[in-house]
Amino acid sequence: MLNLNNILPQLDQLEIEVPSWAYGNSGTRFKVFPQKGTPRDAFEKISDAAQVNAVTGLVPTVALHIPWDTVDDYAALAAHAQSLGVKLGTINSNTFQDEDYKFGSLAHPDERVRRKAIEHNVACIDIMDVTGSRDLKIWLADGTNYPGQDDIRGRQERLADSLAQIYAHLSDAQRIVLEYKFFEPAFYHTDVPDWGTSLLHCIAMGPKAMVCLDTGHHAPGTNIEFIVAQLLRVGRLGSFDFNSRFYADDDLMVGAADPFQLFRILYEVVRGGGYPNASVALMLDQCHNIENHIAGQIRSVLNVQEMLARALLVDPEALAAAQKACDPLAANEVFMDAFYTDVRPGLAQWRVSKGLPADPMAAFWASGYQERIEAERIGGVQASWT
Ligand code: PSV
Ligand code: MN
Repeated sequence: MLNLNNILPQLDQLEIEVPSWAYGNSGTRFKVFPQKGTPRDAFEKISDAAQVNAVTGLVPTVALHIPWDTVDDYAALAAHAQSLGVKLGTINSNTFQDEDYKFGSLAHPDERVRRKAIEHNVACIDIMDVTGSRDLKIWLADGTNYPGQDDIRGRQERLADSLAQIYAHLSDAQRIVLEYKFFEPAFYHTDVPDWGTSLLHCIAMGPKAMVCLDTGHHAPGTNIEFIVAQLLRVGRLGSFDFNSRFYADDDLMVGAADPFQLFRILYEVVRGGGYPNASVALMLDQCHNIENHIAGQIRSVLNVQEMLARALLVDPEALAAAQKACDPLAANEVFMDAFYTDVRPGLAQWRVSKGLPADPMAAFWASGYQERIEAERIGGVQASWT
């Protein structure tokens, strides 16, 4: 029998960053569904994220998306976060929602548009200087829809040049994490479609550039844990955007569709020295279209904790022995023993030992917070991902 008590202390270092946009309304291209109590500004989003931390103890930082979370005074936003026991984390730039970016941003054929996109990213670094954030996350909607629409090779050169210009503005303590996505919104070709392309651009930029792996950004059937192993091997896995998918970039609660995949990914994270390791940021990138925003985040954070606990339970000696003996059945059994171990009662005890509620979800619903925000946040414009 695997003993959870042996690995519980290793869970103390788990930190999960939540996205500010998870607390706003979201939907599909068919409909955005508003929820009662939805935040109206970045301050209220931080307050909601702090509730997730209050009941789980796992969420010390909140990622911002600019311009969705633009405020006049970022120091005041940071102080607000601090007063609620959290900090501001990764700054996400946004070069996909402006008319000018119809044909791309950092890879756009027009120098004027590229300059605008570069300057936006530099402005995000200026915000990081105030908030104390380490990472600038760049995800690009750049690509083409039709063969021949633009010069694929030329776009790569322009992208490399733009990224180099942004990189030059980083301080020694700051990083760029470059996210890839295999399709959408461009469908013929995407300028950063895969981990290899992201890695090549990161290498060209320099050591402060790392790859961001969004678990929803691969073709069905892709072995994501292999990518994790490979990027950790070369020291370039900077962060995760965790979410769950059935078909495309579904942005569902992480671990919802395939908890076994999350387990396998987290096993490779542990195996490759990615946990505990502050240089690998474990972030969520999700939207809650039909479930309550805050509760959806609590569920996601707990799913990561549960699958990490199971990954830590894999017996390294037994596994190494079975692998060395070329015994696939025994090796697979070691993996499955860990995966099938129900860690939930042990994690409840761990929480109580930390002064946290044994059942975070129940504690959130009992706290009265949801009722309070539903009563207080009437009027104003609810935040949304668009
Ligand atoms: C793009 O699909 C993405 O995964 C990027 O991380 C964005 O910043 C995020 O979603 C929010 O749209
Ligand atoms: Mn993402």
